[in-house]
Amino acid sequence: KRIELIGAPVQIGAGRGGCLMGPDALRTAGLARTLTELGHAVSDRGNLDAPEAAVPAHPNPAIHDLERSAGWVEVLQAVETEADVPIFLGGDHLMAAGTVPAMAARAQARGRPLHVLWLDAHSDIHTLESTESGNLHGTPVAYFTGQADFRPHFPAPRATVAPESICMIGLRSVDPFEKRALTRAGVEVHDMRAIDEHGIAAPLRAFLDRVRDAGADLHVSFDVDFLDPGIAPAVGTTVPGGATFREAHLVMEMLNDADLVTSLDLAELNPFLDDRGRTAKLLVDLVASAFGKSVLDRPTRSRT
Ligand code: DIR
Ligand code: MN
Ligand code: MN
Ligand code: MN
Repeated sequence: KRIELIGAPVQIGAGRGGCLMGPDALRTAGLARTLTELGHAVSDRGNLDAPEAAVPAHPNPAIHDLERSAGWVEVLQAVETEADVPIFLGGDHLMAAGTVPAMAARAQARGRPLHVLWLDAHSDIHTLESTESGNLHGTPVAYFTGQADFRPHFPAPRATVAPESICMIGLRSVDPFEKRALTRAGVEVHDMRAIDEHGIAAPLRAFLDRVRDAGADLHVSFDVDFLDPGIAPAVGTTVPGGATFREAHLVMEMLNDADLVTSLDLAELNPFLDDRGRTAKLLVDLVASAFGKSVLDRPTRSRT
């Protein structure tokens, strides 16, 4: 596959600094080399940068860095790529307010819908009105599904994603407003309790079958805090009880077998909080599983 790495060093969406270094930590951990060794043609666009956008202030006093956030959304939405699979190196999760509309527009141009697999402890479906932390990395899903109008603060999304085309796995920190929003929108959600009860493979397999039947492109948005903090400390918003090492690899291996992924976000890596690069290295290892690394050869099945 032709894979393009695109650095999106967004950090103002999070509550603390450090995600700025995410793309370079992923490079240092050997992302390009690892994918090349798996037989892919890898290119690296380097890091994007975004100017502040001149946008009106929002009445919600918690919101911070709105101008630069709007700038990032604009720059990331405009991304065009020739690659089979662009990998966006974050950067906090506000990045998805840009990458997902960009990938939805790309899918639309091919006459295909976009489905999104959201791997995260959080549902990130706050609006500019509802966010209490004011950290806009908690808002991309409301934005790119069109659940709320973010204008005139953010530009209109270039293309939106239907909420029913999103599957969230790993949730364990959902604010009361977000709970209602998820139900109202009809997003498919699997919290950690559901994973405990049924395992992680069953809901993922069902979703991947749905993606294939829809003939859809598939964007995977991977937030580091999907993982348990014990294996992935380098994230500003750790939540106990996350995906284990094997659960995470299984998700990635199933994504490889299904051969449906057309774009990927690696979000929220904060190298400032890492422990000798172990979280960055784990992410590279997980990406390797998603792009062909396996213990034994398994046939890629047309049905997962
Ligand atoms: C919380 C935490 N729901 C907030 N959100 C995120 O700040 O809105 N943490 N996304 O990573
Ligand atoms: Mn997130
Ligand atoms: Mn999160
Ligand atoms: Mn937050």
